[in-house]
Amino acid sequence: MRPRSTRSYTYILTSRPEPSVALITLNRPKALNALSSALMTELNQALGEADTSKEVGAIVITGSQTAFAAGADIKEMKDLEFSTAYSTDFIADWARLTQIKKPIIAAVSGYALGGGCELAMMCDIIIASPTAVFGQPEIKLGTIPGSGGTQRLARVIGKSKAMEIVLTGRTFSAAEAEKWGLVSKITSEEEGAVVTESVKMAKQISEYGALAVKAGKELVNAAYELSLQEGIRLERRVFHSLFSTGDQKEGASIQLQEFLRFIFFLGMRAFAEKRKSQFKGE
Ligand code: DAK
Repeated sequence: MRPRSTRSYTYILTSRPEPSVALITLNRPKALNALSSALMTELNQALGEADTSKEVGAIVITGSQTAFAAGADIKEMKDLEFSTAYSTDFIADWARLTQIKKPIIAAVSGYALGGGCELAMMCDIIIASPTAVFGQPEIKLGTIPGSGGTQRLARVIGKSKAMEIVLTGRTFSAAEAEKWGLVSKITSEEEGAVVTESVKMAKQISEYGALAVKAGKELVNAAYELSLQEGIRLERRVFHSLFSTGDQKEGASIQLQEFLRFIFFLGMRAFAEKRKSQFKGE
């Protein structure tokens, strides 16, 4: 699948494979999608647009068959001096992705190294092609991951594995990533399958109530920052607050009808309004 842009960017392509799904494709094929400042600026713009769009319910970020992203742009960084980095606030906006409220799926094929692996881990769900190659090779460049790699890896795959990956710089496969819980699903090897599967999941998510989806995302992410007790208290508060939404009423009424239809087995015509929940995001 080679998506055409819905608007014009230089280093990414944006499209809507489904009306409710924004697909962002990193597009610097000659540099294996190395994440230059210009690319990151465009990515942030596209994410911002998708997050505020009324039609979009979920976002997919992908790269090419060969590379999701081979890291931050080493060529851009190699001669950087402190004064320029400091005065331009170099790569300060990398974490913008983590403030997006709508769910983001990383559809990873090929290399996801360094900043590329960190970018995938900033997303909410990672779906990988069997060819995906993950890694934090920064140690080989005399440095360490700088955009959350040490922290997110340790939280997801545990201390010993994270240490091994960060300190040896060795890459790891899609199969390992799935076994360790970093990747939620591996697709078939067929070209484009990882994007197709990701868009399918994004579409499914986008059909649920937008407020509940955002709340679910916020709460799962909160689990990484709060104690269990604080997290459970926050979950209960947000759970309570969702009773004030129209979507909850819609969902509950359909659930009740389904339940009653089940109990009274086809006999209760009054509850036979067979329709799917129609969430409005309110
Ligand atoms: N940057 C710039 N160019 C890259 C690149 C990169 N990360 N990776 C590949 N390229 C370019 C290559 O230079 C080459 O360009 P030309 O020479 O043709 O002009 C082209 O892509 C194709 O690459 P190769 O010829 O090397 O292709 P191979 O198939 O032989 O090898 C490879 C593929 C992925 C194994 C290899 O390219 C490679 O090792 N690349 C570097 C991977 C790496 O070390 N990545 C980590 C970079 S450090 C932070 C945010 C983020 C970061 C830090 C801080 N803050 C917010 C504070 C992140 C740091 C990093 O990611």
